[in-house]
Amino acid sequence: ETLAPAADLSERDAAARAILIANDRGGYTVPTAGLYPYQWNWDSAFAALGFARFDLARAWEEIETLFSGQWDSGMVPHILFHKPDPGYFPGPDVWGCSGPIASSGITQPPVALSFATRLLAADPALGAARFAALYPKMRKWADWFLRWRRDEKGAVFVIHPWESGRDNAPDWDNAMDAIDPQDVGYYERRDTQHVDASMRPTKYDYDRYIWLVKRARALGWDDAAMAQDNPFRVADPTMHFTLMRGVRDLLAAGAAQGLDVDGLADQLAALEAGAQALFNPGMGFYDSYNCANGIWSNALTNASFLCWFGGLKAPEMGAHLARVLDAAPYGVPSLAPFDPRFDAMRYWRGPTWAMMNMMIGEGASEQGIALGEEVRARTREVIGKYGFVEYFDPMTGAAAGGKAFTWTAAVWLAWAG
Ligand code: 2M8
Repeated sequence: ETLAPAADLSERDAAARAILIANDRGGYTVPTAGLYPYQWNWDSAFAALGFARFDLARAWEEIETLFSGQWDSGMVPHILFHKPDPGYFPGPDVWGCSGPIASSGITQPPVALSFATRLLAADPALGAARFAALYPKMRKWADWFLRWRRDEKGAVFVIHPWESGRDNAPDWDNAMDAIDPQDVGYYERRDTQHVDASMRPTKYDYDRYIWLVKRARALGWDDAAMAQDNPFRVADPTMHFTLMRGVRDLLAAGAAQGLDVDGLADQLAALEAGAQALFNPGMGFYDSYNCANGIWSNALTNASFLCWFGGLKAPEMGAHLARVLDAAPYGVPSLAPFDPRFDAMRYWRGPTWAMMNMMIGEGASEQGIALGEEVRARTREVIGKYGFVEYFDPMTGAAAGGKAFTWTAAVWLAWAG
């Protein structure tokens, strides 16, 4: 397959910008109208990279708005409910949180730490003061992760599948099985009213997602209380490697800006050591495991390949990337196609995601792995052919999920296009 002619590309750039502008709700961007009508944490960080290509001040604003929802604990919520919208479930009434802005009570991969340093690099004169103002907040978020989201082996874990951002990945199956959600009560899903149910998590998953929210709410979203007998703790390469990258980037940028970097090098060293706990020796790749019983997911996912983005050399992962790219022509699948759990259209159990591809491709290229460029070319091809949708079938390229999607447009502008 050949790429679209160059003449079309500027049209695509314009279309990508138009999506960001259309999804702008004034200081923050929604992932897509309808399906996700609020500000999502890591979606916003990608949006900022896209805006940075044509409106750097607006890019900063995106991240500043995200941090305006930061809790006293340092946690930055995964959703900020700026304006009520009945089109999404679960909304603020279900979460019952009391941060500065109505929000969820869990976080998401902290790519905003890294991307803020990129906004600074794009124009240091424009960004220095804005970066300095965000810096203590960003450090506080990193401190919170180090304190509340590290297991005995030093790996970063999640307390809800939504926290990882890979909602229905096979990584959570073992821990989800141990949950009995029979007292979850009645609720009405909204997601399946926007996109076909075959592309979304199952009722089995949703019962447990909501059950976990209700449990944490009953504990007042208190970190210490939630840590006690937590039924869902899964060590997650998404969270570990994005945090590792974030701390590394904060250290470099903070030092260059003459800001207080005390303790950051120790945090980075701790995360580098903890990364080893995520290496599954039986499978020979980075993996997740259930902290309660040590059981590996044995899943080669797109998160496994974030090791390079995290800063590891990990040359042994190159052969695994070659294997999945051989099996799936349209980008890194969220689960290897040769895994029996693979489901080409079902969200985080098979489809390819442009923003994950960006972190994988960039990280690979930084570590001297030639396939990083191939990941970029394929991401460009699939977006070019099928549009700025939420995710794609990695075997056929078919468009899936929400349309006019912010992070797909942003990744086009910042990397793939
Ligand atoms: C998806 O997650 C939300 C819950 O947070 C959902 O399905 O309702 C995930 O793909 C997540 O990674 C993403 O941030 C969010 C918005 O795009 O949608």
